Amino acid sequence: MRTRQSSNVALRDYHPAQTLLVKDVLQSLQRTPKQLSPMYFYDERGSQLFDQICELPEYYPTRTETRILEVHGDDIASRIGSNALLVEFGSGASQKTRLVLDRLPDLAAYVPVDISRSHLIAAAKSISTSYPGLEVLPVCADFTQSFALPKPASAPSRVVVFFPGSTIGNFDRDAAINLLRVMRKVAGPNGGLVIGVDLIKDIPTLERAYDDAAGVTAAFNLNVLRHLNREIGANFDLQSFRHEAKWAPDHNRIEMHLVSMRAQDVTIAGEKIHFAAGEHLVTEHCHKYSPNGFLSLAEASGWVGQEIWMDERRLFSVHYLESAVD
Ligand code: AVJ
Repeated sequence: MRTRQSSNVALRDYHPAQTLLVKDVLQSLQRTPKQLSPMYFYDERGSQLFDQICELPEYYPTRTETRILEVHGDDIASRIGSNALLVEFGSGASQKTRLVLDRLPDLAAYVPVDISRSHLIAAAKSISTSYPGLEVLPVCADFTQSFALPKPASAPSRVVVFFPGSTIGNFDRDAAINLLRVMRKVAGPNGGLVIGVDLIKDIPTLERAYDDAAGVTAAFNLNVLRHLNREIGANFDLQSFRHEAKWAPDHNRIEMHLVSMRAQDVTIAGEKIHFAAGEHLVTEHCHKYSPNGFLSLAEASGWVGQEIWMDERRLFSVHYLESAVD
């Protein structure tokens, strides 16, 4: 672990400088079907494209969740309680966090955790400028691995994990349970979890949210190849792959793929990877849940559901859960 002081925020760094792990990339491209971890979307440009996705008319989750956090912010804040340590997994631009921070003047500290280092530092600085009394302790880490929490100057009453955005949807069942258990461990006894979960709905709404008219999601998806080219010297030709987003009814998920438009070979770290014409590379799964479907997943991971907030159209949900007693 390295600690870097950058103006007023000290970054705890648990992530290797090389943001792409060659071995992991090669292994996942040697599987059938080929796949890549959605974590690799988030280089500087990918994080910016994701921020643009959040503004798209078709991408309802951000807007809807923001509205839920606004309407029910006081209830959420009282669930979190006073003097808590708020730990945000995959904090990104920390935009939604502001809605919570506005209502929690007596937080012990805020710990944003993200894989995208430069994005994390910028967000941490911006939060600490807006909330001068708040201790901000950023951690650069792959949050699926458990990591040590920084110690705030004032002892917190409890730890509450904040995981908005429905990123839990990126994880298949076993991995989701695993991540919820990591969160349970980070939160400890008496811990809380405020988590955004996207809901199952009509297919056109879902598919449009992941295949927008302006092509921003397509650019975001293809950017993962550019990231591989730059970071680990791959030679993907971005022109010869196309974006696809489809609802998979058997799994209640949107699947984002890159389809190879011709037979081609790609070289990565000296290894040749062959793509057949029309072959699919899976870049992301976005699982959608019913309120009870998510509760049963969380309860299998050591959490007990306390409250669920939703918008009137039931597009999106925010759950509050507490650590089960061991
Ligand atoms: C960041 C995982 C919540 O699944 O909706 C958006 C990522 N991918 N458009 C999502 C994403 C394509 C997003 N999460």
